[in-house]
Amino acid sequence: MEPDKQPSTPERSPALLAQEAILARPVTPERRMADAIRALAIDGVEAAKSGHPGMPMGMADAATVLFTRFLKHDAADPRWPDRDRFVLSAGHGSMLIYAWLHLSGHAGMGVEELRRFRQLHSPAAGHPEVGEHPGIETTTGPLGQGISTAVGMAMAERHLAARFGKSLVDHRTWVIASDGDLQEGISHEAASLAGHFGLGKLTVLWDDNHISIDGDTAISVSEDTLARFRAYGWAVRRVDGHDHEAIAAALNAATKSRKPTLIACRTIIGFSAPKKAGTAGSHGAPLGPEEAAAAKAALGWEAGPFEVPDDIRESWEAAGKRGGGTRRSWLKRLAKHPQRAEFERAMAGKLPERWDAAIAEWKAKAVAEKPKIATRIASQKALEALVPAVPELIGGSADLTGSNNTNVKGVPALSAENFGGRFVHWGIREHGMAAAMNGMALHGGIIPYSGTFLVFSDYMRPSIRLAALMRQRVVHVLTHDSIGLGEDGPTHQPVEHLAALRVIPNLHVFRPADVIETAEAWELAVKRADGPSVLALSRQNLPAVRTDAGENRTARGGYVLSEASGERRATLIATGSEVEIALAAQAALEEAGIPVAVVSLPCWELFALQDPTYHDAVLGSALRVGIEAALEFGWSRWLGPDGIFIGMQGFGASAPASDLYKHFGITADAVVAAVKRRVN
Ligand SMILES: Cc1ncc(C[n+]2csc(CCOP(=O)(O)OP(=O)(O)O)c2C)c(N)n1
Ligand SMILES: [Mg+2]
Repeated sequence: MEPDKQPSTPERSPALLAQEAILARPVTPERRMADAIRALAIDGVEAAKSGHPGMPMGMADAATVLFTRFLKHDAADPRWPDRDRFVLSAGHGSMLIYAWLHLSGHAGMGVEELRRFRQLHSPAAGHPEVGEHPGIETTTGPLGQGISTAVGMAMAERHLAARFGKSLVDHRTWVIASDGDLQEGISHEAASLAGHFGLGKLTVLWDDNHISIDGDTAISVSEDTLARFRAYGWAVRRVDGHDHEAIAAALNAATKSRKPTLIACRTIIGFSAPKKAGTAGSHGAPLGPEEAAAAKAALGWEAGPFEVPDDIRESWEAAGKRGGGTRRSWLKRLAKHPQRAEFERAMAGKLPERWDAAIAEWKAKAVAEKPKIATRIASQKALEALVPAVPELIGGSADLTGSNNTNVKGVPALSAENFGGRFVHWGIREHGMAAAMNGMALHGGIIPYSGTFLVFSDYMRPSIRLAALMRQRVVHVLTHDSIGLGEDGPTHQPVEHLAALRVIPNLHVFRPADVIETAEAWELAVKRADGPSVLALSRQNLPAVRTDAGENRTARGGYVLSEASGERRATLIATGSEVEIALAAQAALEEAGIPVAVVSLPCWELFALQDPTYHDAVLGSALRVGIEAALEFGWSRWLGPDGIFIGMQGFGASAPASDLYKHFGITADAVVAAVKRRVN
């Protein structure tokens, strides 16, 4: 036999060789704590017959160092306001957070919950979800969202520290992010923002395992990620993600940095699995009984499924109590703090007393003066009343401040030099803005509102969806809401966006018709503590259509704005800028002896909540005509099978707004003709 043909042991991958070397290192008590996370992740995924074991197995060491030596946290009160925030951006690795919550002694994450990982009504859902357990700071899973949300949390911390002082607000934000998180464009926006604002108390531990679902990340990525973050203004480090002391040194340096820090933790995905470690095979499927047993054997882990040896459990429970003393001293400081009541009110999400006094005054004035203004200007007027009255309101715009009218004169910008500012120049980063706003709301103590064009809601949609899912009070001011914006043309004219937003569950979409409805929409959005709102606002001037301001009529979503003079032959139902058209059509039809009513329908979601009697009373039994400068999709809900829709059929065009309304047939004449064809 020729020498090079001699049988040899099967070739092992560099990852498996590296794993062998790591496993040969002395097993410290802290390594065994990390192994407890690994074992529980293996068991949870095996029991569920689905899930993602690889990430928790790879990041268990770094996470253990973070949780046991750095995270300011007390399992006895996971919502303590000055706790550090921990975000598992790589939400697919959810067993990591569940294992930690379980091991560190949190209520509500017992072994039964772990056994029911990914089952109906288990708080240990497939991906971490806000509301399922108080230790979960944000819902993650859509890659890139977690890290970007964390940027907003870190901004919130800085702002509230400026408002209430360091003795009440002084905590850090920690993130575990995966390759996918850093590949997603949203994280590029958010990381750039974090660098710009110098968020030194933000630290990202990157699970640099070189693996994503399709295999080695080299198949799709070749940039120098650390150089990229350094260019954003971050401090960057690289460590062996299985070396506890190296990780601790890097985390320690991060706590001293004035810049946000990215730590590339070089890890082996699925660490300890003898065959699957270092491969995409451990990313998103159970290891299988054989490989699972072999992985535990490689670790020297002898406990049965879901069992944790007493000494390890005790160490973890001690870690869960680490922040107890710090929390108690904080509570003492709070008790004596002159701003205590205000701090508690803001963090509880309660509005100040008489928060709506100024806006009520403004509405009374507007009803008397009937200004013909764009609803984006009406929104600015509402904000002039709300922003001084509600200190939690933090505004912003994605570089369209003068168009969105979201700033109030005299309100300073939030900046690295002045975190006490209340207006954020987000730059042209709509997606990062929306995610960071979610983080601000989740942090507590802030009611964020944004500004951009309605057409660019597409750039924010994944974060708007998460705000709705997480039931967060976030307000998006989306101006230039139809062909009414005119000359900028079809790229800028939303046609499908109202439908696309209305279909998101738990999102309130307001399209107010005039100055009063805009003020009402703002009142409702600010008051709404359990979900996001969108205000779709016109660029063009709109006449005041409301003659009353006592009751907030937008609160019912829709109402009869102008009743027919006799028995209704038709009901004209419109939103926003088309209410004016409906009123003009009504006048012409009444003139022609055809009594019709006009219904304003500024918020479909609130209207849908009303009882059927109200629906019938408002919508009537006569012919229903929907008028909206957008696509018809969704309108059959209100118009029924026999209704008529007057609106857009496709994309808009570039021309002055009045020409476009005529060109696309969204006019009072068109409404009159359509009604006459049907009722005569
Ligand atoms: C926005 C988004 N796109 C796609 C996915 C599906 N997905 C889940 S994990 C993943 C990538 C896995 O690679 P990595 O982020 O490196 O995680 P690892 O496998 O290392 O744990 C993908 C594409 C997702 N969750 N979110
Ligand atoms: Mg990876």
